Amino acid sequence: MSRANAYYITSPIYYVNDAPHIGHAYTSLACDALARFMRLDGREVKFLTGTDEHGQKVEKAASAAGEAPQAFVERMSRRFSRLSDQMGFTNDDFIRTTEQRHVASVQRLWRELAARDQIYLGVYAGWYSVRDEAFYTESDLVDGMAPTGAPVEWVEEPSYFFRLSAWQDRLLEHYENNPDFIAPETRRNEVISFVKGGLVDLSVSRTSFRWGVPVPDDPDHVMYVWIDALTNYITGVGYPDTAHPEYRRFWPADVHLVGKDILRFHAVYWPAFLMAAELPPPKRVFAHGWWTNEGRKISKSLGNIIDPVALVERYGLDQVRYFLLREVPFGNDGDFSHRAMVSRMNDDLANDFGNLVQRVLSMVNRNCDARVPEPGALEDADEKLLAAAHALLDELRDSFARQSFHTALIRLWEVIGAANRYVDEQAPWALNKTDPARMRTVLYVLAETIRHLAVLAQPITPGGAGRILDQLAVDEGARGFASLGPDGALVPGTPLAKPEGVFPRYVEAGQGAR
Ligand code: ME8
Repeated sequence: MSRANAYYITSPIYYVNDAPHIGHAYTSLACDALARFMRLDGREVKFLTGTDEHGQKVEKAASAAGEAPQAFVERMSRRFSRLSDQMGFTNDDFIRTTEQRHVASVQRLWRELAARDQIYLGVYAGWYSVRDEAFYTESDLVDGMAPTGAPVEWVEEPSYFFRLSAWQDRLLEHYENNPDFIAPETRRNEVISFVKGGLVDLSVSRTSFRWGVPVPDDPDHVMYVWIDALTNYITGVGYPDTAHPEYRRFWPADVHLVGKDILRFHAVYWPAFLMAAELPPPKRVFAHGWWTNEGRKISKSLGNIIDPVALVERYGLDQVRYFLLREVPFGNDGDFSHRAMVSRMNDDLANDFGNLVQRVLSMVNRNCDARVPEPGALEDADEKLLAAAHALLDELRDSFARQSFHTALIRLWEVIGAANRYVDEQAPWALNKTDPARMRTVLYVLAETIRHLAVLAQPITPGGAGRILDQLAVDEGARGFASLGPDGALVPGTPLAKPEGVFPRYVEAGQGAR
């Protein structure tokens, strides 16, 4: 397949020392929705996720657990691959930074940088707090202590540095020439002013711990986090083999989705590393916002971490996927609350979409001999609803290309709303007695609208959308976007199974089902 048809999307690779939480599930979910959308649109997709397994924190966590680092990361990484299964993520690959393919890749990138004099040996010095496990600059200190109040000591150790400062102008030029490289816009402006403020060379090795990729030709040093972690994106497509079919097809990546806290590494360090090695930078980096829990910042010490699997068990997978991508414009911060979750799941999914499908398919089942009805001549109202359904694909393409999931969903729900109003206006239950031919036309128009809605909802709510398409007897092979529009229309006379509800309501404990 040609490069133009390929689509490469990545999530961050997650630190294994944390249990999977909402942040991990959120970025991967957005990637998954985008990957599914592009596949249904006929693109050849590669969706990469995985785990970040090196560094001092992992070394310490392993030792605290009484395990060798390798055994520890094996065990912890599996929790993330399991999360992918539990959330229905369709990643094509799962990369781990301790894999041989990655060690070879990052060592090669290092050599390429060193060969171009982009890396040099210097001394890393700073105020270190053992308690915080963090370095502070002179200006961070408050009365000679860390801003946290912890004591600090002056530490110096040999370190390799990447000449980040030399890339300031070329980075700014790159942002200027590629206005879509960083999104959203406000984040782009932040990155640009950060780079304009001046870049200092970046420490890229350590001698104070061992759990990392050894620096080529200097085994006292291991690579220090970001150069190791970011390189996963090219390892995943076969680097250092730049003739690898996947590298040729998929690099540069179409989009790296990341949280706002790690945007700087992706939008500054990563393109600088790549340009310095004479490799093309990714096409786009999109930073999403952060969730709070019932209005409060999420933190381990508050004990209010949101476990994505527990959410799915409580509300359902489609429901959680829909909520996370609908409730908050992608890129903004947002709040998770039980109330908002239940309102989305009951109002939008059960009432608006679920009831539309249930009402229409029940009437077809009862009044049309459980077959797709034969339509007669179309009236204006029919044409109008079908035209809105047909227009959705282009509108959603535009939204997904901008990672604007919530606008895609708003648009889908506008058509769901229009279809519900059309049912009320046309009153097909009354036509059953007065004008059965007209009733069949109305139900056909509705079934065809629902087919469009379900095909296009698959990336977000794959379970429910799939069950709707099952109930419309749409073949598995006819669920891609190529089937949208009149050419793929439902065939009158096709027998349909008895309809069943697709989006259950959430019923609060103690309340009966309504
Ligand atoms: O950063 N809401 O790994 P990580 C939304 N290994 N997103 C959140 C969040 C919240 N409350 N809390 C965290 C790393 N996140 C590196 C990445 S990539 C080459 C290396 C997001 O396990 C956060 O923004 O800390 C980040 O994208 C991810 O969860 C956490 O990743």
